[in-house]
Amino acid sequence: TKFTNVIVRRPAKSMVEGITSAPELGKPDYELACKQHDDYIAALKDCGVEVTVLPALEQFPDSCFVEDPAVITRCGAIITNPGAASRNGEKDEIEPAVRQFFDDSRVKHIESPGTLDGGDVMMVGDHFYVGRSARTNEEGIRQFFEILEGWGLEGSEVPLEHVLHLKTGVNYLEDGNMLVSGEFVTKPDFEQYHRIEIPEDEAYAANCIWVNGTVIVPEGYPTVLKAVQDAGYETITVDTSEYRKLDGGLSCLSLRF
Ligand code: CIR
Repeated sequence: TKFTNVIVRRPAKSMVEGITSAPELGKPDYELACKQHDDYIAALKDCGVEVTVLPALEQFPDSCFVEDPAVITRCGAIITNPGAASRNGEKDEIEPAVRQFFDDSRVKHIESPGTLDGGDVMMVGDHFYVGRSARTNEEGIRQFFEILEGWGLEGSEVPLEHVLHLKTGVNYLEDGNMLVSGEFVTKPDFEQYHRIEIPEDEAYAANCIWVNGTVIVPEGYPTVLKAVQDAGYETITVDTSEYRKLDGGLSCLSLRF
């Protein structure tokens, strides 16, 4: 795998009204979130990708999490049908940006009653693991697999117990290496990989992203940082504290392809 392009969307001031399961962390600081977003873009550029920066959308507080309304594969793009009502319209906003890179025949859709969030999709080569979650339903997964099969790709479903999205707790770092936390440490689906186990107190940092040989790690998780470096990767850290307050991490903030 090599990524050439990344799409991100600037956070909106309305992000303070974004969905969160952790209100005790407080509301995000918009100015700080913007600075962290700048640092995120700079880190991606350091990994050798072209970054397309889309404008903020005030009507969608969670719209900086562009990973959810689309899934991009080497064969084509899938516009999803996000499972949270306040986020569903993000699909129409991401579509034109995705179409800049793919012709019509290579853009597919998940249709109601199917729902799917891209955060539930983890790519491992030509295999796509999909978490069945509060956001991604059986019909959404069925349509997703049908689209993949049409492209000669394949997928398998992973039932989720505790996490919001599949990639909240498991992320593939290429080369057979997988970061796993919580319920993913023991799931048989991932037994075949070299699993790097994340301690519970650093669980948030299971959401790292591999970009062309470098792994971007959230700032402030020293055990995970060391484990990733010990696995042989160059690393860049980026502070994502303001996105964490909305259950968002590094992967959620971009589409990489
Ligand atoms: C949400 O609940 O949808 C946002 N506050 C966070 C989305 C995180 N995205 C992701 O894990 N892919």
